[in-house]
Amino acid sequence: MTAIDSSLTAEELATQPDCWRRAATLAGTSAAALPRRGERIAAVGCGTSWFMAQSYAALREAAGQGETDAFAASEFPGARDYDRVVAITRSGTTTEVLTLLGALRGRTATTALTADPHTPVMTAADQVVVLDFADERSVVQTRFATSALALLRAHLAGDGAGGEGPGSVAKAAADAERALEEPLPEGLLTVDQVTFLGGGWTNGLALEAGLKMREAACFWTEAYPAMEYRHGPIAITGPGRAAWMFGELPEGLAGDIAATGGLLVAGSGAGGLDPMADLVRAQRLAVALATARGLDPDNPRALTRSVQL
Ligand code: F1P
Repeated sequence: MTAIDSSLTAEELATQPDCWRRAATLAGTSAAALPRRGERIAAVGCGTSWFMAQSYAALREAAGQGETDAFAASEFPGARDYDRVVAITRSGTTTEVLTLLGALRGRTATTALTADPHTPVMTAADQVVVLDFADERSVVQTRFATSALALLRAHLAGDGAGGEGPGSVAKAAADAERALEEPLPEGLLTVDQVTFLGGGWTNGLALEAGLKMREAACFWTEAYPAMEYRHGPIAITGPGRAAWMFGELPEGLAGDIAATGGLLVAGSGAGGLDPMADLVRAQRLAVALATARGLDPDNPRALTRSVQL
């Protein structure tokens, strides 16, 4: 085992394929707590959990299952009416999430996804789905967040019973196994900046990849919708820097990135890795960069496991 593999963060992120499979099974048995087709939903969370909420919202709307917004828990627009609010919180103790759930009590149905069944969120939400098998000792989140998204994906696809087609959680888990084994994309350990790009549900993944590198490695990242990138942010890309696309690259973008002299990473386009498996590669890069910079990914600067105000 190398120094990189021996961090808690590295150990936990390597268990994601199995966690996702368990999450898909749990989707089947917890369907009664999850949004019904046609409900008007808001998904909320903080930090990593907020980005998973964004990915879920885009996936649910694209699947035609109902209007779905996503908000940072602190920015929830209290004047709007929703049929249900879905809160994602690994710790079950994040102040902004608990405050929002308290304010919604008796007014809007709430469902929480959490890792720890011994926390205040268990009584703050009307219904709770517990992914205790995906809980983490690491401050920096990896497997809880992606497992929560895997559960919600499986619920949307109705494949809790084990669907295996393209876009299924089973396929994503198999791809994540590859993402854990294959060497990281050439040249990435020596760049000094990465811009992550997404589109639709992968925008949340791009934001999460950027946050992971900042949290674990204090590394400079940015994240944008891919079609926004040419409207300014591309100016940052150049020699010794990279742009990393989650999902399919928009037409012409590869050429535009090549013209900057920057490195393009695009492993989850058509026929490639499931974008969630590509996020696993970004998590691995975050740990590798932390170690290369003499930082301990298990002790991220200025961060705590949950923010309790
Ligand atoms: C959310 C969160 C994490 C972040 C940091 C502080 O926690 O913002 O995403 O990495 O550790 O807490 P939670 O509500 O999902 O427990």
